[in-house]
Amino acid sequence: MSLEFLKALEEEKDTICAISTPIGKGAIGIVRTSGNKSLEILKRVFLPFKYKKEFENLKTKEEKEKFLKDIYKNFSFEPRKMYLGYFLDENLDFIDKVLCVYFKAPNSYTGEDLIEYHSHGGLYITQKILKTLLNLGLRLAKPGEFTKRAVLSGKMDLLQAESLNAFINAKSEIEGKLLFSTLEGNLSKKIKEIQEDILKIKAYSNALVDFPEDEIEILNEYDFEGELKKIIEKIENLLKTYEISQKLKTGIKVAIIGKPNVGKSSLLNTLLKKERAIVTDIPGTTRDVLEEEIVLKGIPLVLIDTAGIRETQDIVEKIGIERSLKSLKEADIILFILDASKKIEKEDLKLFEILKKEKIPISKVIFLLNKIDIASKENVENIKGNLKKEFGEQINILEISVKEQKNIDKLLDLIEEKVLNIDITSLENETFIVSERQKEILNKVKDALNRALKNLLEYSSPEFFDLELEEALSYLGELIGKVTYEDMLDKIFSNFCIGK
Ligand SMILES: Nc1nc2c(ncn2[C@@H]2O[C@H](COP(=O)(O)OP(=O)(O)OP(=O)(O)O)[C@@H](O)[C@H]2O)c(=O)[nH]1
Ligand SMILES: [Mg+2]
Repeated sequence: MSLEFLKALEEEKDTICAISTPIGKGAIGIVRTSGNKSLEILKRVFLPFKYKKEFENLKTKEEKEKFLKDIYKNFSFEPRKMYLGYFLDENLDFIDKVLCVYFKAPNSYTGEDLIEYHSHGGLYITQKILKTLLNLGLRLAKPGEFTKRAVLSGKMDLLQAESLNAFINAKSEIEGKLLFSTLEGNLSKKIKEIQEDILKIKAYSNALVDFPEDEIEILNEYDFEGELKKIIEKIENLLKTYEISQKLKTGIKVAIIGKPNVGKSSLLNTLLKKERAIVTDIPGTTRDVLEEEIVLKGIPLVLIDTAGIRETQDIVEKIGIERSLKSLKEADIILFILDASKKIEKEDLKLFEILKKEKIPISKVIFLLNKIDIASKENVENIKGNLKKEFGEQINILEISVKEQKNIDKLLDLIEEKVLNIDITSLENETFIVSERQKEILNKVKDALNRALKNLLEYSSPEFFDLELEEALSYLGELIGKVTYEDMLDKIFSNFCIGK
């Protein structure tokens, strides 16, 4: 065995500690230790509440050490029970009044002996507790090491660990809900299902190698092609969920576009409920793209205010307009604002042209006729007619006044409706893949199965067919964590926060 491997094994076994709650002010802070020294250390740093008076009367460190040893001769910690007491530092002085819980291996998060110390929150206290534990010989956990240990001891699989990380980083209700389902093992269940499906085909194909086809009737009837295609479809559906899970992570992009001075920045400020963008009556006020995140009805959105699109010689504005066009192309939803108090102008027409040239699906667009507070009914109807002529009867048009906050609630409803059309909430019961790693491996599984299918259709030998299935299975093993390697684990867990 190599020295490095032995060192890695050694590292696996030592007892680790970390602050598990966010650094900063808070009512409670939690420090955790995991490993077989946890209990021994607990008996060194924790003084049960009822002994405080006696302990305080002791003068020297030696006396205190002896006192602790004596009480723990007749006192043992019951697992999963909270104890009130005092956390002591290296010199056996009090740091804080704390609660501690002992989770006995293997019934803990990591599968090892694990202790949680719940102290008061704040920068000083948890740091001081951590420092004491380090001085007593524990090692600071690496990012994600608690979860890595949970995986290594079989407490959770890799897929669950990855979704845990995404779950902790979730920013909205909908993302939280979806990831919780993955965390509970639904993705693992689905992958195992696929594994079993492949194994079944493999069993039939092995039988084909062992027995000549005409001897066993069932083999003639077995639909290899159909079964294989079903699995490939399952994988393709899973792969599609990646795009959505990424979208939920980064937010659904809502771009606000229109010619200068129509009220784009005013609308952004209204939706954000704060004066984020500069608003003036001078056309060309916004020069750069502004992005702000909001959560609308549990759905994360990135609102993008853009520079008004027009012909300009101003070099800064020109760059801004190029960026506006880029946002327009990348947006999931487009709020296209027109000035309802003015006739359609050549700059509006220019934008119509861009929408068509870029082949933007019109279902993505909400046309907003702003400034209806100063617009004539006749002009509004005129614009509406023009828009319908240009883009069809089915388009979404809404009359609004940002100034008087008219129809803003209707706009929010419409945005929500559009988001639902992107097909996110309908997928609430679906299982999602959440990492680039999962996507890459599933693609490899799909490729191997497609090669198997090709073999099958070209009537090549069953051995080759079998080999491809074998390969697909080994990738699936990698995905769920059966065949794992240290470096791959490290790659995944280095994205975690320390203490998780
Ligand atoms: N009467 C009226 N004025 C509005 C309304 N919405 C915005 N405005 C005014 O229109 C002017 C332009 O608003 P902005 O929000 O800066 O417009 P913009 O589209 O961001 O303009 P650029 O950044 O130059 O492209 C400001 O004077 C706003 O107060 C509205 O609903 N009614
Ligand atoms: Mg603006």
